[in-house]
Amino acid sequence: MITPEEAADALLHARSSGTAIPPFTESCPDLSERWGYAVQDLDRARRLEEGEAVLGAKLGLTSRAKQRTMGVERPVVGFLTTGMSIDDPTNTSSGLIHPRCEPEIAFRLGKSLDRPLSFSEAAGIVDAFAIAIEVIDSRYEGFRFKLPDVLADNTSAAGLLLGEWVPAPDLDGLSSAVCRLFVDEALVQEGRAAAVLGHPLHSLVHLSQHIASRGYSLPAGSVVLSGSMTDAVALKPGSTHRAEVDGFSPLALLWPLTN
Ligand code: OOG
Ligand code: MG
Repeated sequence: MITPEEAADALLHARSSGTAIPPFTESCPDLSERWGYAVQDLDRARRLEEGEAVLGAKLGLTSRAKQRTMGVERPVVGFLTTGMSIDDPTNTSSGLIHPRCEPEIAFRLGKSLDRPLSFSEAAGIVDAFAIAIEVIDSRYEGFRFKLPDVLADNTSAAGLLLGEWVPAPDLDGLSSAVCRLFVDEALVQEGRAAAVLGHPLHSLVHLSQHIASRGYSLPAGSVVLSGSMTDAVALKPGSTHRAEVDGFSPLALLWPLTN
């Protein structure tokens, strides 16, 4: 069996060289979820050693659209670091393998997240909401993986563009909000915020259970991504990728012409 250390090395090499690798479950079908999170923990520790800081956490595969497309039928949790933050949406550099973008809801925590929360408790610890465009880039060939692989690969996390923070929107309105993703002026994906576990805030409930079971916490100020409301779309060089969600200002990401 491949050890978490060996897997973390292989993924780091794939990421820094921009070369995809076969999913580990192809040669080791018995790898577990626990193994996947152990690899992810090593990746986080290495990034911190290199000077990055943890920005928060991301949920993935929280909508049926994404679960069906990726063939993994349950939500996954990854981490976000300062190194993933896209500060200038018109001046991105890539070096990525086969990047895709997805529209998400972001939450900023007003209090620390350290225990399992109910839906209303989750609503109570969010001090601001935003639209986000997440850039994902699987380090696996063909963007193909099973649950242990995608956990090991930090749920394909690669980049994160955040829109303007707004104080708590109307929570009923949020569940009925429509989300549209455009590439230049063409509508390429449409979904509802409720596609995320019935209401995007359920992703925070799921995260609260996850982190309590793994024995860690997130401080106030952390950013949490809900998981994509639609299928992901390949980033098109030279094109503007714009996410629109009712109740928020649109958010746009220009992808570079070259790596
Ligand atoms: C896994 C990551 C999924 C989301 O928002 O659903 C994710 C993948 O599809 O590569 O970030
Ligand atoms: Mg995502």
